[in-house]
Order: sequence, then structure tokens, then C-alpha cells
Amino acid sequence: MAKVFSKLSSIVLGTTLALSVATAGDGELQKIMKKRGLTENDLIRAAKTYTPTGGRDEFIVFSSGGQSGQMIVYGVPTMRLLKYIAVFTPEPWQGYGYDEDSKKVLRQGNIRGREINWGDTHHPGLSETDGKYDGKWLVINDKANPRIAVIDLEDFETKQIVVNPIFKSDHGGAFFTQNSDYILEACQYAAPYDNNYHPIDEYKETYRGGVTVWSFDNKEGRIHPEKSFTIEMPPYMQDLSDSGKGVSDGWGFTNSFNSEMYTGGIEVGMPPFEAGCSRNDTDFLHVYNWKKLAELAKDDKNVKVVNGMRIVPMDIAIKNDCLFLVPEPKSPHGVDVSPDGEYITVCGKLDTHASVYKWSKIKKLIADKKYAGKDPYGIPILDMKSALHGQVELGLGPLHNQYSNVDGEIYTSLYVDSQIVKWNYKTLKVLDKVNVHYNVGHLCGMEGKSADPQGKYIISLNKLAIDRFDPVGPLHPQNHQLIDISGKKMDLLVDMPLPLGEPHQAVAIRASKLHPKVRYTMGTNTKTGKPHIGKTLAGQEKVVRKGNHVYIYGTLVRSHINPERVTVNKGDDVTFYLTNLERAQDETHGFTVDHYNIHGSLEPGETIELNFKADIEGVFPYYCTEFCSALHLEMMGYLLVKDPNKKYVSAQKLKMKTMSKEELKAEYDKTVATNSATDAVIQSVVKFLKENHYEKHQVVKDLVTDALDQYGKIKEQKAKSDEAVKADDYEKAILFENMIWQYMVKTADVGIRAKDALVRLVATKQSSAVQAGERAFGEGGCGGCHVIGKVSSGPDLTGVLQRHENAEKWVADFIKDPASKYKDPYVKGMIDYFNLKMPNQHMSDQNIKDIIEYLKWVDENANLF
Ligand code: RUQ
Ligand code: CUA
Repeated sequence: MAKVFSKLSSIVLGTTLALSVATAGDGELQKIMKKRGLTENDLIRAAKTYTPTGGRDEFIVFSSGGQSGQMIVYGVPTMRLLKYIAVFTPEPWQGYGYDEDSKKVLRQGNIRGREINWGDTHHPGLSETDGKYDGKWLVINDKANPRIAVIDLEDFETKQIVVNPIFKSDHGGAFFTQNSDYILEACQYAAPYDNNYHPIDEYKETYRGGVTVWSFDNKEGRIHPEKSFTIEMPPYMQDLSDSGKGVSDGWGFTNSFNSEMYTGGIEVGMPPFEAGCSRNDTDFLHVYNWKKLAELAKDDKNVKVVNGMRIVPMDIAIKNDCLFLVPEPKSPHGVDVSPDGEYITVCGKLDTHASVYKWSKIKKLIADKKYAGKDPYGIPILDMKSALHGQVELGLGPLHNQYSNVDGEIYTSLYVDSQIVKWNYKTLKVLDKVNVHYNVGHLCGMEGKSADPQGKYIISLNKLAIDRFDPVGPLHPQNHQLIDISGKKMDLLVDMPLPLGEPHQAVAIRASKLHPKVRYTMGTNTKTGKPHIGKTLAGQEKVVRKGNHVYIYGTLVRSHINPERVTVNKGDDVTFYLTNLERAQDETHGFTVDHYNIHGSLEPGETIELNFKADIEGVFPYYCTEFCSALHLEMMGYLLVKDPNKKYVSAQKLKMKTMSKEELKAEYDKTVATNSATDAVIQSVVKFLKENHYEKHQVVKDLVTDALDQYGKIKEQKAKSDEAVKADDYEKAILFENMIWQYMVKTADVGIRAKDALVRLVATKQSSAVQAGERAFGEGGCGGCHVIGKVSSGPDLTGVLQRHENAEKWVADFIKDPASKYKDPYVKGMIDYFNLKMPNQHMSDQNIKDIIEYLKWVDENANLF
């Protein structure tokens, strides 16, 4: 223990400043450029994305995680990964799918009684108010198993999963309407609504597509299936969709790619599906009045119910002028409504054009009932030419669009050409193109699909990475490329490999719009936001047996789990209710019982429930799985499972010899002495913090509050120790003294972090010469003998520029040629005292000059060392 103490005290007393590493002096930048083969443009791009440690991003991106069933969160412009959000897939770190409450969320996604533990996430949507992102909720669809999930942006956790009971797949979702009253989810592969067998030759009669309009409460953040409905549509393979906004609010737009209603059949000698479904020159853009349909759907007369879903049949929608078709070039892909809602751009995919429709034209055709015909189901078809504003040839494989803050400016991904094209949807002029690597699917602008796009950047979500990264086997990462769009020409800035499924689409929001919390109200069930039934506060820990079910009400706080021993019978059901009592930021504890396949992550204030059957006998350590403090490894306990039908032979005879009373007393005294020495160290840190007004800096203040919180727990332990001494139980007293020491270590741990942070905040800023000097000091080996603020194997250099006449020159001369001063009485005295001579480190004149600057800076901040 004494060893740990001395290490601790040296950390505290010898805190040195390590503020600078990279400095620009000495042509260093040129050297690095040469060595790494970087051009000046590379450096400019680096400067546009590089953010020094501690810096924040301007935008936060939520990307679908594709087949991982998760979401990926990263920052722009740094492209730093921030989080994976568990959605449709169990995620062990967050305990998602391993603790009971998250399991309940995950199991909301069961389909026809089956657990489904993966998802193919495609299109994320951010909740909107007046068409602008409000930073409250995030939704995402699963294409493979038609479901929508709701994520709370207060804690970035999934709160709800809703299964579409009539679709068998879904692609064109999830799109919020402009005030988040509804979420549009378009079907993809047409199938019967019911769950029965229907032969494929009845495709036209019994297979259906459609759009589900999910009712959403933007305050509560939940979908209400009972208030939702589906618009029946022909089996045309509805695809990407968008909701109208501004002038087109109330309407929805959905593409399709198989108006031929072809069903393939390679195995019976038919041409493959892909050939037959792109036979026609045009497919249909579905245009529907969801607002009016929502009113109609409230009346039972207007709906039929299948699997609990209210469906508005096509004839009702047609009769009420709520559903129309507009021809679009065959097998299109993205459809994107402009920020004001007036222009609707459809990308050709197989056609090199983008087609821009004008809402006012479509509206007029509808009002005038000017139809070019009807489809086989009786849906009115509007004349394509009359609905179009115009078409533009963009290149091969146009897929998706995003908008910027410049009026008329639109960015489109070209899949086959592997390019992003910038053009104007009003003037229909192509403005610029940039190559990406390779085969871009979606692209993501900054709030680029909202009513308030921000411009600045476009991210290209590329499907192939090919040669961009170090090879890691045949499966490559995906490649997100950040493009600067603030200038006239687009400029590709940087690549980010993403190794987690194929991220289809991403949405970006200004970071300033998000306000996530740092802790929960004590004892919260984070999935419901309500107090957890297992909430346990300090002192309330207990183990309760009810028949064969054992309930443990436990707590976790640095660095112990209470209780530390739990004994149950083999075959018992076991429930752990655990509460993380921490208030400190980022003090998460994890919890597992070895071999039982359970795991929980407890954020500060969170309560979780873990259930399992203790069906194997033995001794099972349980422990905290997050490295939460210096004594994290000590944060453990035992689950002991005994077989009630077995007789166990006692090992009592083998008991080891215990210590004598004198030995115990000696250990007690030693422990107490260590504690008071440690306390002195803590007091020195506290003094430093107070003298330098730590309370003026919120970051430091938070740390100090946390440290004092730990320190405050000592009193109670001391009382228990004293009581044990009084009862002559030194064994116990030593344990309590050890507990005191542990609280002290935790206090010091946080205290030192506070001190470091404070020094950084209050020290005067280092000039580049000072930084160069500090580096020369380090690289020249000066630190081997001199520690700033401390006498070590050489004298402390704090104040060295005060110690000599004409000191700057004196010190410079001494560094240049130490031997010349060995006879100087002062130097001689030092040589005798330290039994060492200052060696010649062959410093350049520039180095020496910089070191002098550094020593001046040291003197300015002498009080901090
Ligand atoms: S679709 S790559 Cu799944 Cu969003 Cu266009
Ligand atoms: Cu708590 Cu490690």
C-alpha cells in the first residue's frame, strides 16, 4: 500500500504541464508534408476537418446502420464516430437485449410471435416542427421485417418498435410530415395483406402495395398504431417516398418500379424479374392526400381492418380525390420535395434524367380533373408533360437528392458514374460534378431535406470502397466521404470507413439543436422514463426470497456493488434490480454475472433489471464491466449457487492461521498513518484548487464536487472504524480504514484531474516559441534531471532566471557550454550537492533561445507548479 501511496503522491506533487506536442517552428510543417507526401491542398482539407482535442462538431449525423439493425452517430466536419444506437439488434455494451427493460423494447419487434434479432435499417427521419428539425425524436425503418423504431434524442436510446402488421417488407420510410403528426412508411415488395397463402398468379388480384400513415405524438415521442391507417395501393412496388411541406403540406409522394406487375419466374423459363419489371417506359409517382385520408380513416365505413390495421381501400381514396398517379421515367429511385414544397424531383436511376414536377401544376390538374387516363385499378393518371416543370440530363444512375441553403440548388448522387452533381432545379442547369469512391447511394446534406437546409457540406454514402482503405479481407468497409460545398466548386475533404453494415441514408442536424441529458433522475427505468419498480437507494439494499424466486435490490457506486455476496439454491429464479447511485457525469457501471449470459449498462441514476435461472451450481463472480475508477477491478461480488440436495464437506479444518493481536494492531497503525499521509496530499490539492478559484470554471467545479462527494463518505467509515477499535476488533477496523483509503484514492483520482484541468485553464497561453522551447526541453533530455516545480536529480528550474546576474545570457551560455562554468562557485556547489555535472546536450542556438522563452513562461506560472 505504501508503494501505491508514494506513486500517488508523486503524481500529485510532480504534476507537470504537457500542453504542447506539435509546433510549427523549424520548418516542421514542411518536413511532415514531405515525409507523408502531402500537398498544400491536403493541408487545407485537413484544416477544414481537423478539430483539436476537446473540440466539438457543428453537425451531428444519424446514419442508418444497414444490416447491423443499428444506427451510427458521427460528427461533421471531423467525421468522428460518437455512438452506435442499438435498435433492432441486441447490443451487448449497452446491455440492449440483455436486461429486462431493453428486452421489452426489442421484443415489441416480434413478428407473428417470433423473435427477430436483426434488421435492415434504411431511412432515418428526424422529427420536424414547421418542416424544420426540432431535435427531439429520430425514427428508422427496417426493410426486411417491416417495422419502425423511435429513438429519444434526450438519451439516444430506442424507446419503441412498431410492427407493420400487413406489409411483408418496407422501404420508403420513415418520413415525418412537417409537424411530425404522422410518419409515412411505404411498402416495397407487394404481398397479400393477410398472412395466408395466395398463389403468385393471383398477384394482380390479391397482392397489394401501399403506404402506412403512422400517427405520431411529437410531445410524448410515441407512435399510436390504433390511430394509424394504411392507404391501399396497387402492387407496383412502392419505393422511396417523401412528405409534402409548405405549399404541398398534407400530401405524400411515393415512387414505384413495377407498374408492369411482372412477377418473374426464372425457374420456369421466364425472363428474370429485373427484365420484366422495367419493360414499360414509365412507372408511377403516387400522389395522395394523407391529411384528408386521415380524416376519412376515422370513420369505420371507410376502412377495412386486416391484422388490426385500418386500411382505406383504393376505391374510397379515388372517390374522395385522394389518390392519383403521375407517370415518371421507368424504375426511378429517389423522390425529394424542395424546402418550400413546390418542386418534386424524381431521379431516373435507369434514366439519365432527373424529372422536376411542379406542385402547383399537379394541384391544378387535380382541381380541373384533367386526367390522361386511368390505371387498371381505376386510379386517375395525370398527364406527365403537364405536371413537369422540366427534365435535366445529369449522368448515369441518378438516385437521391439533397438541398442546400442556396435557392434552387440541389445535389444528386449518380450511382453508375460515381459522382455527386450540383445543379439548379429551377433553371434546370448543371453546375458542377465531383468524383466519389465509389458508387454512391444516398447523399446527406446538413438538414438537407428539411425546410431549412444549411448547406456547407454533403456526405457521399458510397456503396463500394474498393481501393480506399487498407485491405481487411473480401468484405470491405463502407465509405462516407465529406464534401465541402461552400465554394463554387465542390471539394472532397476526407474519407471515413464505416465497418458496421451498409448505411443507406443519413440525416444531419445542427449540434446546437440537440440537448441530451447527462444523468437520469435517480432510479429511472430509462425505457419508460418512469421510476423503476426496482429502484434502490443507498441503505435500502436487500435480498428478498419469495418461494423459488430471489430478488436482489442492489446498488452500484464507485467502487463497490452492494450486496457483495448472494447465495441462492440451484434452480432458483434470480432477479437483480440494480441502481447506479452516481451523480457524476459519465460514471457508468456495467454489471454481469459470469456464465449467465446477462449484461447491463447502468448510466448515472439508471435502474436495471436482470433475470435468469440459477440452473448451474457453483461460484460465479459478478463484477462491474466498465473501468469506472482506480478501484474498478475491486468492484465485484459472488453469486454462490448451491444444490439443496447435496451435502457439502466443510473445509473448516484447513482454515489458515490468523494474525496475532499485536500484528493486527501494528497493521492498523500503519494503515492509519498511510491514510493521514494520503489526506495531506489531498489537502494540498484542495488548497491549490481553492487558491486558484476552481469554482469559476464549471468543468473543474463539477470534478471538485464529485471529488468532495467521495471525500464526504469517509466520516461514516471512520466512525465505524473507531467503533471497531473500541470493541477491540482490529481486524474489522483495518478493513474500515482500508475503505477510507479507497475513498481517498477516489477523491485524489478526481482531484488530480480537476487540478490538471485547472492548470490548463489558468496558465498563460503558450506562444509558439514557448511551445518550441518546451519541446526542445523534452527532446534535449533536460527533463532527465530537471522536473519543473520539483527538486529531483537536478535543481528545480522554477526561478532560474532570477538566480543569476544577467540571467538569460548566463543560462544560455551554460546550456551551450556547461564545462565553462564548472568552476563557478554556484555551479560547483550544485555539482557537489547532486553529485552530477550538467552535460553538454549540443543544443542549437534556436533551441536555447526557445528554452529561455519556456523558462520565462514557467516563471510566469510558477504558482501553478
Ligand atoms: S434506397 S441507395 Cu434503400 Cu434509400 Cu436509395
Ligand atoms: Cu464500476 Cu467498474
